[in-house]
Amino acid sequence: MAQTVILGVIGSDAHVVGITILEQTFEAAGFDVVNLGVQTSQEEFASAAASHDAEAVLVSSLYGHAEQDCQGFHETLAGHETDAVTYIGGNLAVGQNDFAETRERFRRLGFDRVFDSETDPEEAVAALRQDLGIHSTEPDERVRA
Ligand code: B12
Repeated sequence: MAQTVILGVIGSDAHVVGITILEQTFEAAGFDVVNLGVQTSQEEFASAAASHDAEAVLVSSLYGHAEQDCQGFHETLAGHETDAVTYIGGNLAVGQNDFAETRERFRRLGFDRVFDSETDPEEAVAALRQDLGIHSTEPDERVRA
């Protein structure tokens, strides 16, 4: 059975192009994707993760307010008893001069992996396969199996 990924843009952020590409990439890689769209609240992420028994929650943020929007995010997930892997990516800080420092701040907020805006979506797919211990990679391989 395919693993489920919850995807959305957090807070008041309306940048939609990035998650559309991520949705297509993860679907092509064989995941079931629930795309919550833009301007998604923490509660909406958590409730979708719980109701779909999701393996992963992918948060996108482009407009520079990710850190405020993600305060308490993992506590909200825990409140819904979901232990999904969490990734965040996009334009995570205004300026973003030192991504290592940005990554560290989001790791401290509880995210398992943190990606910058130069990330090739295939890189995130590979990371998720690794984190979930998925060995069969191509959808057509699964069809042949
Ligand atoms: C198009 C655009 C808009 C459009 C959005 C239209 C829409 N509905 O999507 C409009 C004009 C509405 C807009 C508005 C604003 N924007 Co704007 N926008 C852009 C722009 C030019 C392109 C974004 C885009 O579509 N990129 C193409 C996609 C494919 O790339 P992407 O979004 O980066 O996503 C990829 C990666 O980031 C990564 N990724 C993203 N999320 C995640 C999550 C995970 C888990 C992973 C693994 C990877 C990942 O993978 C994606 C696919 O490859 C960028 C500048 C830029 N060049 O990035 C500014 C930019 C994002 N906007 C910016 C700003 C400030 C705003 C506004 C606040 C401006 C204002 N003062 O009103 C508003 C915010 C409105 C709101 N409520 O969201 C800033 C953000 C600054 C920051 N973070 O430091 C940017 C960077 C411009 C700039 N240089 O100042 N914007």
